[in-house]
Amino acid sequence: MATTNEPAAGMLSALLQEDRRYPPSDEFKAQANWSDPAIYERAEADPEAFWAEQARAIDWFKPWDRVLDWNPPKARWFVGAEVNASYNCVDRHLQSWRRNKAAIIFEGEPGDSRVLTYRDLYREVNRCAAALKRLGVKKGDRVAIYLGMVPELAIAMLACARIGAPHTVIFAGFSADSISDRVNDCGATFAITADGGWRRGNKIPLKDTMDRAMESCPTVKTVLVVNRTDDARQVPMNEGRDVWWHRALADSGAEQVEPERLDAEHPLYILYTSGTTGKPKGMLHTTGGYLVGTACTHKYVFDLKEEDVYWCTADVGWVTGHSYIVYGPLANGSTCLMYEGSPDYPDKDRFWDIVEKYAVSILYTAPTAIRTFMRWGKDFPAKHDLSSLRVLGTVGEPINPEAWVWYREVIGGDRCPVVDTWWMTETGQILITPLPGITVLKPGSATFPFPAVKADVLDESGNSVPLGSGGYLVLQRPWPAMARTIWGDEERYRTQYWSRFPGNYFAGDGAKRDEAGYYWLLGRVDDVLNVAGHRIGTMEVESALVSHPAVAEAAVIGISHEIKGQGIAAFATLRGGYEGGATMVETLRDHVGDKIGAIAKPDKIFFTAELPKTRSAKIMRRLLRDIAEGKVLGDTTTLADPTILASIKQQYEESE
Ligand code: 7RM
Repeated sequence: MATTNEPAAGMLSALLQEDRRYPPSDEFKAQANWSDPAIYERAEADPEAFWAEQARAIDWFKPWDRVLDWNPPKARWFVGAEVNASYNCVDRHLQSWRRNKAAIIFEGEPGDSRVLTYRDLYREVNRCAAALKRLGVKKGDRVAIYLGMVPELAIAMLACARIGAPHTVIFAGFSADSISDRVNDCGATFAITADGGWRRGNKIPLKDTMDRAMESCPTVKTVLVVNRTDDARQVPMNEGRDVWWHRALADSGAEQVEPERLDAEHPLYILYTSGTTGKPKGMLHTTGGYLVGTACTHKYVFDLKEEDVYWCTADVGWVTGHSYIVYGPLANGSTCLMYEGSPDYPDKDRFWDIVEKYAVSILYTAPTAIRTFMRWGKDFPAKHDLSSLRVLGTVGEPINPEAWVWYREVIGGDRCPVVDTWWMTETGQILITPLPGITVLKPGSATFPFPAVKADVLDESGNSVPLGSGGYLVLQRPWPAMARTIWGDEERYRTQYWSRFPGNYFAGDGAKRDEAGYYWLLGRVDDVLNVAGHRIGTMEVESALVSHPAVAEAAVIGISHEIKGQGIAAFATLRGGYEGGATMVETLRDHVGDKIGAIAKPDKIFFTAELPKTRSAKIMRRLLRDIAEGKVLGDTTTLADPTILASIKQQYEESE
């Protein structure tokens, strides 16, 4: 199996020897939402009935005629039903005592905080929806949102959902070019940003970046600007295009906007994610099935209770924030914490300070963060009372057993179950995960498919591999929150996910099942990197590099990185007249930062006279990976010029 994920492959031997077991405690089991393993058989016996049962937790304006219409690879869920995500996340909670329950607890990086009850959230979402309408946004129009982690981000998403205008949230770390690529791909006519955001005590100039992006976004007519950093006077407003959020919402007064009765398959949002080409894919998620899938998994994977204080540390700019900060948790009427800033500001105990301050009971974070905390040491969490924690979760990348056990012991006081949840932007909802009241946990394993989810591990020719072996992870049955297509590129949707193994959804991940059937995720098997839990396409970084005048050709690979899981190494050949060296490395790193965003900056750049190629001129990234991992070089017989490898290898080793 060709895997690009070397750290995960290296992890395999450790995983095979992993024999620690963590069954749920009797105490946890006794109070768990699900504690009877019969749920698996029940769901398996009739998956559609299972999802229909889960769908009863959602409020529908009109019930469905059919649970599922499945014409592979096209699914329609809850056919004929009418629903609204904003109504489900906000309005319906006003009918109970939850109206004054905290919906969003916001902790700003500078230390300011805000609590929005469901009633407050209702008011703000209505005011925002009224402003959007008044400024010309109509059902079906796309709205681009480029904001940091502030409540206005969730409010804006819910306001869009209320009027049926699909949003596309763009992570605040992305560059102007990345914004304009996304805005132009989906033809957004409206955008929302802020003067800035706070990060490690600095103001991130979001509006500046947005202004640069807008130079090449002719479809956007209006930009709504949140005042977050009080830069009101410094931020130039573009007459006729830019409108302050607070002014526009003040004009709405106490106006109420009826939530649109939307078809269950009405587009809820488009979220761009990296693939194997230079162009990110706009994954389209729709409304009814997405709400069912996210709310149900949020409730059962985290064993959610009414009084929980739930904190997912992801950024809403990624799918984890969409599904498990905004839609799933708010549909469940839970109290959701939202933190704006960095885990080391003002000091390395900021997360634990927040857990203590708000008595957080469910914490959902990424393995990269856990490894970072491990390196910072136990003293930081030890300074705080973490006894409110009840359930811990991880997502985004494979977690090594050491980090898993550290998380359980040091953060969870050896008391909280750790749920390692596997899913993707494309899947919308968690698919492979423990159920904390049922599953005997193994550190490093995402354990089993969620009830009604059918997964398998296939070999190269599409045969299911026996227990104990590895292969390609596939899903063999539709699930309600699955993406419906790639915006504007149905063909790519079909070939990318459904053609490798016909009839199966091909995730792009390698996996192994042990003798007991537990799933162990092994990382990507394609040219997609996972750097600190962020998906980045090698081709995207390569095209950013070659867009610099100095670069003739570039090849990008993942290298193992102790904290980030993977790092990025680039091999570049320069055009005549340009010199490699430390200055050029910095120039190119900055260039990639400008083109994509800081997360895509290569950790290492090597200059080489040539790249290893086959006789048909295909770059052999595999050999570059071998060099980077210090391996004996693989088969080099197909190389056009075997001598160039020695020089690349020598350079690489000198740089180590
Ligand atoms: C939710 C999210 C998706 C890719 C996916 C995997 C990797 C995610 C896990 C994981 C091992 C996990 N969406 N991944 N969760 N690998 N164990 N629990 O991350 O679209 O940004 O990335 O992330 O490779 O294909 S994503």
